[in-house]
Amino acid sequence: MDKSSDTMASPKNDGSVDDNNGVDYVVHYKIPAKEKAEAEAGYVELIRALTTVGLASEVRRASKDSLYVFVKIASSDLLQKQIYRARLQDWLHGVRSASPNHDVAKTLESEPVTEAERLRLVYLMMIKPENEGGAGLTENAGKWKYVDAIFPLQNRAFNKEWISNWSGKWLLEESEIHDIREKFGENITMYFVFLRSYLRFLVVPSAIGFSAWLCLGQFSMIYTVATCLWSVIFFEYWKKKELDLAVQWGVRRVSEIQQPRPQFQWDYEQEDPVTGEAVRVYPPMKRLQTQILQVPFALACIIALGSLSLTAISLEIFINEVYNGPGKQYLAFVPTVILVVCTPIMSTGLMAAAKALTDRENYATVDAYRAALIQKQFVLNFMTSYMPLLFTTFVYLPFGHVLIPALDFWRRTAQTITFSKAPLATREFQINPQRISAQMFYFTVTAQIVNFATELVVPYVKQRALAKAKEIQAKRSEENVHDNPEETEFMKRVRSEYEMDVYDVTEDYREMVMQFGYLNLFSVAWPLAPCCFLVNNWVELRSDALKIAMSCRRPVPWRADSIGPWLQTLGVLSWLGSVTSSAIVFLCSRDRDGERGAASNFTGWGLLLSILLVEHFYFLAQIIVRTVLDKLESPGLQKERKERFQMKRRMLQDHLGQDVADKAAAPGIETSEKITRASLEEEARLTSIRGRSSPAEIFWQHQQGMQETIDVGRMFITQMDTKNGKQAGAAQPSPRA
Ligand SMILES: [Ca+2]
Ligand SMILES: [Ca+2]
Repeated sequence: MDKSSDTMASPKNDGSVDDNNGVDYVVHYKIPAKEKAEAEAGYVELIRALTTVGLASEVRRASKDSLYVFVKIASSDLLQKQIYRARLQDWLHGVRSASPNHDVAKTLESEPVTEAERLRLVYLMMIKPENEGGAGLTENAGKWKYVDAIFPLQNRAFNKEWISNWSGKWLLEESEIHDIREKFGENITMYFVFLRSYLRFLVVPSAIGFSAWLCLGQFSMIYTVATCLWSVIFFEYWKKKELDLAVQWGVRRVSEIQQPRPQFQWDYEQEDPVTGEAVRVYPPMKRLQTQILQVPFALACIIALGSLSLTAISLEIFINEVYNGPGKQYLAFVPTVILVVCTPIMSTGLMAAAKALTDRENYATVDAYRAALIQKQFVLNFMTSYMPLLFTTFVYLPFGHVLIPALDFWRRTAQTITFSKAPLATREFQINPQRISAQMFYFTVTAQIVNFATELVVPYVKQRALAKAKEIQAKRSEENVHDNPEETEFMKRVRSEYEMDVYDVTEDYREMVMQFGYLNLFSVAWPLAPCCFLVNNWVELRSDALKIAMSCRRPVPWRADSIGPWLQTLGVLSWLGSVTSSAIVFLCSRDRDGERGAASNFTGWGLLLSILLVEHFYFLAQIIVRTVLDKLESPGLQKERKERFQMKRRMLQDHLGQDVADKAAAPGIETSEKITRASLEEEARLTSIRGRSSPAEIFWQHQQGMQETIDVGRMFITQMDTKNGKQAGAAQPSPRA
């Protein structure tokens, strides 16, 4: 025991970060002035719940109306148990091929605890429902509505080294991938590896695109075929690659260990007819009724965003290609301004609707919920990103003349606005085949530069400004919270990390997947696009690293064995690419002979297009049927599931003994209190032996045990009463002698 706790005490083998005073998570707890009594009761319950599952806590004042509760796992012994249990569970779910060694110390020796593993387990201890042995915390919901945020602290030393390593390097190296995985978990590492593979693959279409630009010009069939082939190869390569990574990282099938959603509401409990397990059921038909609402939702998206784009596009065509009067160069910005102002407002509204709809669909697991939400987001993004280009390809180029009524409308409107009797200076409308190239230039160059600014620069500046403003405000109102002198720096950092944005890896995936779509669907109109993407992504790899390290809160290091729903999206886009690129080539290459838009062309391309559409509709139907069939269980699968379930239960009993298994499943108050006290006594003893304590030890000695954390927190809450901040400014109690 002594020996193992010694090895655990060294900073290397318990995954804790010294620089962070050993803090695993920070819980930001709000105390709204009007609901103080309720918040105080909730606070007491919070500390009790944390202690019950074996987490030690320290409380500090965050601001004039909130608290920070610092959380760490109570003892190295409990950490070891948690790790052993989690690894055993992985093995039972088929994630690991070998069972962990009975001797916990040996398991840890052969496979040391990483920061990611530790943080993931502690997070699970906090958020798992109570019946599964967790504290059942949720952010801003239900009985934990005052818990505003739960986040780990950044490992500054690692981040600094990681970022400074980037200079003078072309791509991520294997050793770095290993480091990112240990610090940020497989979910984020998967994104970086995906981005790296995509970046490497981009070299091929860049080279093809560059030579096509030099020798073949736009709308080249050879280029289309080459990119289609490339996208199919990339898609198939990545499918293999992610499987390979999952096996290498020991996370294969990890997506099957599904994390239950705390918001899930079930109608009744039922025995699984196959395994006999009790399962909570929400009738699928009931869910389907809500899912049907997706149809009007998609229609609303198409109508709202479609009419917005139509307005902007026709106005833009009118100003650029028909209007010939004064101020043309300034007026040209009007449609862009309309789009820039209205698109985010509409998308935000529709996004909120998508979220509400997904909430109502009431999914049982976090993964299913996320996948459903991403699907809806994809519809929205598809509309906002590709609509202008699709419009040009399928309406403007082939049927340009149908726009004439719309253009007349703008002409009349302009006439009315200007009150002029003289006819507006216009020229005859002619379809401009270069329009699609100009749009592609906008989406590949301008939009990506704007994105770089909004993704990295704006949040960083915003966070800095906000922190500064709060500091000034606090000084002026003299309600400044006084930290313990030795903790000032640390508390300042915690506050600044709290102000940061929450990192969401889906945002980064979305950006890359949409870019992949531009490349496949439209780059034939401007073959230099892949070169621009190559440059952008080289920067992206660095700026995304910078974003995670500097301008976002540290994300919870989840595991992942795939890029998830994005894989399917990639497949769809790669298939759609073959349709649109060939249509663009067909419509535009002929246009150079001057026959463009003529009605005589209609039958020819209409026929071709309908054949293509029907053929691809068939493929789409095939995909849907395949997905549905995948969800049904075959008798063989049922048998396997039953056997696996029985083996799991047997193994769990054999390995841990019924007693330990029960305890680990739902640790009672006594168990963990004993752990807390024992570990604190041990800590105090070690401190007295060493004579001098480290800052982290001092940090955790301010409050000893649950009751003191509760008392000090309640004292802080009471202090918040005093209006003039005389008492509120009082220093925090100093550590015990
Ligand atoms: Ca970007
Ligand atoms: Ca990004």
